[in-house]
Amino acid sequence: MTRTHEIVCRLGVMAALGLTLAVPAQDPVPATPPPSTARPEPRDKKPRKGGPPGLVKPAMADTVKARVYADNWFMLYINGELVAVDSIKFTPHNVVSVDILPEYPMTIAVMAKDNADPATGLEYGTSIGDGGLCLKIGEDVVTGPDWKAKCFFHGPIHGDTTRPRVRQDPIPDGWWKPGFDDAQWPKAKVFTEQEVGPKPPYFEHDFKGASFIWSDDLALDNTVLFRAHIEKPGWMKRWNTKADLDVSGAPLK
Ligand SMILES: [Ca+2]
Ligand SMILES: [Ca+2]
Repeated sequence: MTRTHEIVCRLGVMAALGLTLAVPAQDPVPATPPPSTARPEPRDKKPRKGGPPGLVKPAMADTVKARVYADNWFMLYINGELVAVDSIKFTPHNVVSVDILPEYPMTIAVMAKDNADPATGLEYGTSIGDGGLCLKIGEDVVTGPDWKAKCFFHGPIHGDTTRPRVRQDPIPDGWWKPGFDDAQWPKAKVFTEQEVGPKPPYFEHDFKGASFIWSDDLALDNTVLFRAHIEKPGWMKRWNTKADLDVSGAPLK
């Protein structure tokens, strides 16, 4: 039986039984409304999103990349605000790359840590690991010999792995702040790429012009604070507003 035959037969049976087929009413197609001649409602008096006239906000084109390679971990403050923390505290030797909105003068403060047991200064039980920091922001802000570097965790003292002892100095309050007094801090020591031995992620990022720095002893200095003050005479920010939100609850403030 074809489909048509089947429908005709069913209608015939229904007619014989005195039944009618209920056809659902179709929704009427809405007619195209005529063009409105009414005047528009007055605009809402509430402040609109986007700010008042004349407001110039920063755009992504104003940002630059900050790239950091730290053996083994770091946290980075710029102008008193925490902007990046190494998301991997240990192997692999990763590169952290983040967008930042630069403003000058720029105070950069970094805490970097080599993988070392706080009690012995050793890693993997009996080994001595080494550190190293390399940073580049935009095209011209790079780690180098003008940076300050101060060690706060040294050990094992004299490299003695059989009876390891360490020296721990308290981290000073506000070490990340622009106004912190680092005048007495020593200059960072520059190390060659061969001395630090960065792992492959380092070579996949643009660190051209940046040096590896640390405090005096790449192997025995395990927690190092770095600071740099960058001036850019004549620099003017393009935007005329600032962030309203409070991010002062950042950790280790
Ligand atoms: Ca070490
Ligand atoms: Ca290390």
